[in-house]
Amino acid sequence: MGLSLAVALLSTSAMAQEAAAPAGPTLTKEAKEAAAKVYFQRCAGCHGVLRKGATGKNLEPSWSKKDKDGKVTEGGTLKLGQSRLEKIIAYGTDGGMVNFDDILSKDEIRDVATYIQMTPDVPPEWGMKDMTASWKLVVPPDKRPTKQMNKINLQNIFSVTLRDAGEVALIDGDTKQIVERVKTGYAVHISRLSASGRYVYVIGRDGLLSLIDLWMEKPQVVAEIKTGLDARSVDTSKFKGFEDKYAVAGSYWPPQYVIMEGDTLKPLKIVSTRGMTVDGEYHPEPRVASIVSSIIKPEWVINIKETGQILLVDYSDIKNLKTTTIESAKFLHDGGWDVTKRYFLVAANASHKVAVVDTKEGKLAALVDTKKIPHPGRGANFTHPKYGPVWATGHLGDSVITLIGTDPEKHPDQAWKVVEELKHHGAGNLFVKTHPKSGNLWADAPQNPEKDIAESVAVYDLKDLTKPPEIINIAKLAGLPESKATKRAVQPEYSESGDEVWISLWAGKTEPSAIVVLDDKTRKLKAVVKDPKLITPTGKFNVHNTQHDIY
Ligand code: DHE
Repeated sequence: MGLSLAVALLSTSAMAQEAAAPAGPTLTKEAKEAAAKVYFQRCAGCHGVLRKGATGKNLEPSWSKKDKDGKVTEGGTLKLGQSRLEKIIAYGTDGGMVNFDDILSKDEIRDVATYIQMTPDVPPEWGMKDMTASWKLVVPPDKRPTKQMNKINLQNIFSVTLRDAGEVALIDGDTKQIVERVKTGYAVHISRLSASGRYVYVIGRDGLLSLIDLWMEKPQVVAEIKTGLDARSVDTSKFKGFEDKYAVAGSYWPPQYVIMEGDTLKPLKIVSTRGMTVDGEYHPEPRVASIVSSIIKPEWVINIKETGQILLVDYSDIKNLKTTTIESAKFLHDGGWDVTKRYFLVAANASHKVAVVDTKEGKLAALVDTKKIPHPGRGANFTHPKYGPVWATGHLGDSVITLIGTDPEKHPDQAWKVVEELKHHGAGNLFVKTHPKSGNLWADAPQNPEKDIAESVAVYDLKDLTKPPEIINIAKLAGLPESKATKRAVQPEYSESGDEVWISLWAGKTEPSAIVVLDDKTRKLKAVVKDPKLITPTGKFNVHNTQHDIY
């Protein structure tokens, strides 16, 4: 359905491009189209559509910036040149850029290197008319069941992203069987739950939001809408009295968020996020990163990546929308609640900081300096034997797991400070996870360039953090055919009762992948979920844990 960002990028400004006749290298129309597609699929997430940089570096053909002392620095992709760019794309950098030589062909690498030396195209806007035209109410609420029509234990369903298949698999956590595969948007990013646990909201990178009704005999999509051309986040209204009433989706392009009816996805209000960074400079592409829903107020916490502004959006009166704008640090990305669900901790990843928002007071509680590129997913909460309640994050850019104290009342000396850094088995961590009933902390390292590290997870004993973690090679446990390509062990996720940990083994699109289930207490293999249709599983969202923000 609808326009893809890569096509849109080209259609709006192709004419302007030709008229401007760029000085640097160029591509034929076909090669440019193909390179724009690769750029959207593989590069835009980190570098931005306008290529101004965020987690990744600025990729404009030429740029200049002034520091606070007035010193001007100049750079750009034209200065780096074709052969250097090809090398960076193929082999990555020490700065955290991953290698693409195992994903892209030599020709693709060559053309993307040329493409990023050309002037960035500006994609079109996506307002209420486009959004409404894309909206499909497949099964209206009055035609839906009034009670659960299947016999599945819905609280233990896992909604699993099948990244390269454009689908999610709903897997029964009790039987480990795939209940349903549901067609969704391109490279789905996350699944979130309605407050009641009945509806699953799935957002594709292409902005397609799908609403799945778990009560139907066969859970299926009951509504969908294209919320933007490039998106990553969605959540629902969870405050008492507003359960299942609203959904909110944030997009990377256009930079905006949309509030919708929770059970139909009818768009109600679109709010732009363009504006000033915390440094007081205008940014044309401030993308919506993570969104979470408060249970102590009718509020969403909406994190704006490039500006570093955290929005507390009060949805009790959406016609007269009240928003508190909290200044934090640039490059906000992902984050999660502390154990009390009063404080939200979010990584300002390329600023190497974690911002802490006190949602009760509507204020920034702290900006915590950390090691390079914190990437918590939603983080992990547990009680440290010495420092009391802490929240954990891993790092893409360093091999530590950082623990931050979260209890200003009983542990004021530790609150919002890094109390400990646990040694991880490598940099390239994306997700950490624990569960209130567990004595373990699980951490992956899928972005590590070493195969053995990327295929393994570390497990820490929460009762004795002086012990080195146990390193478990998940790929070896799965019994999949040996291959040279890395099968990344990614995103530990707990079962409803907290006794199992599910880890995806994310292989290439044409290779077998799997989900490996371990017993949390014994850390031994319990099951391997394999299926030819289980293509590139990445994120897994357990209904109960996602519904109640348990991590
Ligand atoms: Fe994610 C969460 C953005 C790449 C798997 N990812 C998020 C969130 C954002 C984001 C903003 C927070 C959503 C929220 O909580 O509302 N991710 C991005 C990117 O911009 C980036 C770096 C590049 C891109 O082009 O998308 C990126 N992410 C990835 C992957 O390559 C991963 C590993 C595999 C995949 O499926 O694409 C991936 N991201 C995830 C997962 C979560 C996530 C599994 C949710 C974690 C959770 O426990 O809630």
